[in-house]
Amino acid sequence: MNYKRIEISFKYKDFEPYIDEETMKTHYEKHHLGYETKLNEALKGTAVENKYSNIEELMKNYQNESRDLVVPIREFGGGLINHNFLFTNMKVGTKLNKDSELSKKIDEEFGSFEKFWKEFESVALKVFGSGWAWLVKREDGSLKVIKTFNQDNPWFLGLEPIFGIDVWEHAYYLKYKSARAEYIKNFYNVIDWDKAEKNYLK
Ligand code: MN3
Repeated sequence: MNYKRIEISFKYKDFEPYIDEETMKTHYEKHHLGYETKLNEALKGTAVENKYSNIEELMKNYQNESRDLVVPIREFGGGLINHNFLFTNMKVGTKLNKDSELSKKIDEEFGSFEKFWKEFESVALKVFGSGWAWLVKREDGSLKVIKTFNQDNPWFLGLEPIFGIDVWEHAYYLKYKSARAEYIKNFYNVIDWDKAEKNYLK
């Protein structure tokens, strides 16, 4: 099986009080596992099953695959890669270093971190239904805040994700109910800003 969930190195309670333990547990053990299982079921016995060495390669090339596989790859493969990324880029207690390259680039493009974050919150809040918001790096090195629907993602679009927020209801509803804005605001505290800098420098 080439397309796997990442092993997590955190405890589910590590993101309290911003994201509750039960949400983290359900998110990884039920939702994320579900994407992995369903993707591998859909690909079993097909030419794609062992064609790519990892999920990133599958995602970048999925549009070349047969039409009956495009939808499951897009939905379940998208879910798999999005959560692999999310769960390796979360940590409580880090901050974006003012002298970092990412910080300088954000200031240059958005005017200030505060202005950038306001835009990020606004884009994430406006995702209608289920989806994600991302800070991405384009091929020319510039930054952009984007939203993607369902499990669509930056890899499809040839963009490098710096960080992303899952705004599917399963990501916050137990704790926040309909208060998506509050969840998004608090998400600042669970971003691994050191990883974000590394992702930017890739
Ligand atoms: Mn999710």
